[in-house]
Amino acid sequence: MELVKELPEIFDEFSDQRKNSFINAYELKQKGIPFVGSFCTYFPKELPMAMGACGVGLCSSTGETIPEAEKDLPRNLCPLIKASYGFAKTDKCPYFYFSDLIVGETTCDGKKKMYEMMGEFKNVYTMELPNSQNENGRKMYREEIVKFKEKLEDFFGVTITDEQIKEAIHTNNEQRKALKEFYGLQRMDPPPMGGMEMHKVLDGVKFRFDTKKATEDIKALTEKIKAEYDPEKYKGRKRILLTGSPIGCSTEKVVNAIEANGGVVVCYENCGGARSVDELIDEQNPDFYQAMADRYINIPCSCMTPNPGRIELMDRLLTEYKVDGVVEVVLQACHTFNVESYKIKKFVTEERHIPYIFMETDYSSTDAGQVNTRIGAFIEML
Ligand code: BJ8
Repeated sequence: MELVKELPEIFDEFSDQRKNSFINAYELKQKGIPFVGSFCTYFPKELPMAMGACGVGLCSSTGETIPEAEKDLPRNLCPLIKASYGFAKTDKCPYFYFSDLIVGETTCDGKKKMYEMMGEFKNVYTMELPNSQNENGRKMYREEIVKFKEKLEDFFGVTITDEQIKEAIHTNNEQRKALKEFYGLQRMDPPPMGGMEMHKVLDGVKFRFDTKKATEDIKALTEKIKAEYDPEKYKGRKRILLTGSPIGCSTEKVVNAIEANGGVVVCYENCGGARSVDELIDEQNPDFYQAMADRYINIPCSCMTPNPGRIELMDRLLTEYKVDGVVEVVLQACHTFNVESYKIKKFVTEERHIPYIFMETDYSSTDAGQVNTRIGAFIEML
């Protein structure tokens, strides 16, 4: 990625990364590099990295294979789950095709049951994720991480050393720090970039297989954005925090509605944003398995019960990013985020006195007009 390019071109390059890395993935496969596919940010990506494998995100973010998935799965299921299953079934996504092993976690009910079905035609390994962040949960996830390391060793016939794991922890922490610096730029007032530009980078970086190089590119991009900061560009816009389920291809629909109506997304609390990047793994903890378990278990997803970390994170983000309004978008049939929205709304409106809007959506564009109208009215009253 050449940073002599103009900023819009660099953002587009990140956005095209998913597609552009197909060929890259093919070349790596030809060289015998194993691929491990994953769906969720609870996935301890340090372990495949430690053995020299490529980790790739399979969380399907478009609806094109949903009709195929609905032949096997109920229709009233979250679109992310149906799309993930559909891409695995049809092999339409090369990353599914290249993945030697697919790893899921017992997050929400729909997802874990879907992994069972996917296991009938793909090599699926499911990590048991505790639903509670208490001591038992932490101990259990540590054991699960050790078991997953043994699974990788057994499945690929390799040995993963402690040193390799520590190195991978460090490499990923460095990337987390760089990403935090990057999205942290939006604390500036007015912010230096649009929400879609920020999203392109956060999403695209997941498909960069050379993690160290990607980290360097993010750092350079951050410097370039600072150097070219134009305070007039987003001046006077309402500062929006987006939260809720990971909404895949619907991000564009929602962010465009926000930014076409006088707002700008300054912060993504959801997965892909602060929820999955905010915390580092403690490199000083000699029990690095426990350090990993603690860091991952702390991810404040609504699958955890209770989930106080989400309120704590929101509280901090609302202040740091000087948020004017919160938009919560939940995927249809995503029960955990849907139910938890009650607490989020209460906290945002009653404790922080910040306006909040909730909406449900799916992967289609049929509600784009309605989303635009509701968001337009919301921003107008801010
Ligand atoms: S850590 S947010 S990536 S589980 S949207 S499939 S919860 S019904 S995706 Fe997620 Fe991991 Fe949590 Fe993040 Fe179920 Fe809801 Fe669908 Fe979801």
